Amino acid sequence: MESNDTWLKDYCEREGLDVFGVGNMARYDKELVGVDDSVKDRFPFAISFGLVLSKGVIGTVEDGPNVLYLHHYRQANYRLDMVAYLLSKEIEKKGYQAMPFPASQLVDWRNQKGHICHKRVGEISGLGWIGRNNLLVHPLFGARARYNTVLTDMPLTAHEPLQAGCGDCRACISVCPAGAIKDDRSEFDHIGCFNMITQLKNKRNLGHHICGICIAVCQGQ
Ligand code: B12
Repeated sequence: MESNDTWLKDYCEREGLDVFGVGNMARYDKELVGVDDSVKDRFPFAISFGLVLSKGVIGTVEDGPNVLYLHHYRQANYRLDMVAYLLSKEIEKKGYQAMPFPASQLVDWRNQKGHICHKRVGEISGLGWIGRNNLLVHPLFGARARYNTVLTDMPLTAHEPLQAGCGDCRACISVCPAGAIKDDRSEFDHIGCFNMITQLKNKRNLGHHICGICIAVCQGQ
């Protein structure tokens, strides 16, 4: 177990990942979409990992998404997808099972869901908390990281979820162009956010549902 932990830590550092953690899948309380539910039992550990976006690029998004951010977003997704793919192959070479997921692919368009919720996986893996902005907030990097997940049966030491939250910080509420962010995080307006992001995509000819304004102002703790 300890040698697997060390191997994983070294692997993630070598691949240039900024954050990583291990979650106990028994704590994953959301549904998996497009894969058999038995996956949760077959893969008891979730490896959550992330790349922090450039402050320079995110700084340009204060008035909304642009093509510079679009490129950066796509490169981060590409790198996260490659790491998931290669990490899974390395785990399989060691004789264990692994399942890589896409960083940002919709499976259920109607309900806007991917195969697995990377934010929830990151939360149970001790990387941060779900903030008022509905994003995974890391204590050092705020919401500026993008994430991916690999599930495995390779024995690992699971981390504990962080006992932290946004506290008095409300920086994201007033900047959201959709007014989707509320004081109580459970009142986040998913549909309002989605509609605004669709408008931005069409108006700015981006071809992708991106925004980033709530990321730009989120500093963590
Ligand atoms: C679909 C999706 C979106 C959709 C819808 C988001 C939503 N569910 O509300 C849209 C296009 C609006 C979107 C917007 C953004 N996203 Co997005 N998105 C995803 C994606 C691909 C899947 C999310 C998912 O499956 N969630 C699972 C469900 C169960 O989550 P939930 O929030 O608890 O579920 C609610 C919704 O499903 C909602 N719902 C039900 N029916 C419907 C119908 C509609 C039309 C909508 C909109 C919602 C909705 O009700 C559920 C309960 O409240 C993930 C990648 C992933 N696989 O995790 C990235 C991801 C969540 N997105 C991310 C980001 C950064 C963004 C944006 C900033 C855009 C950008 N990149 O510039 C904004 C931020 C919006 C915000 N503040 O929440 C990051 C978050 C990183 C972080 N630090 O937290 C992720 C994890 C991608 C990644 N690889 O890092 N996203």
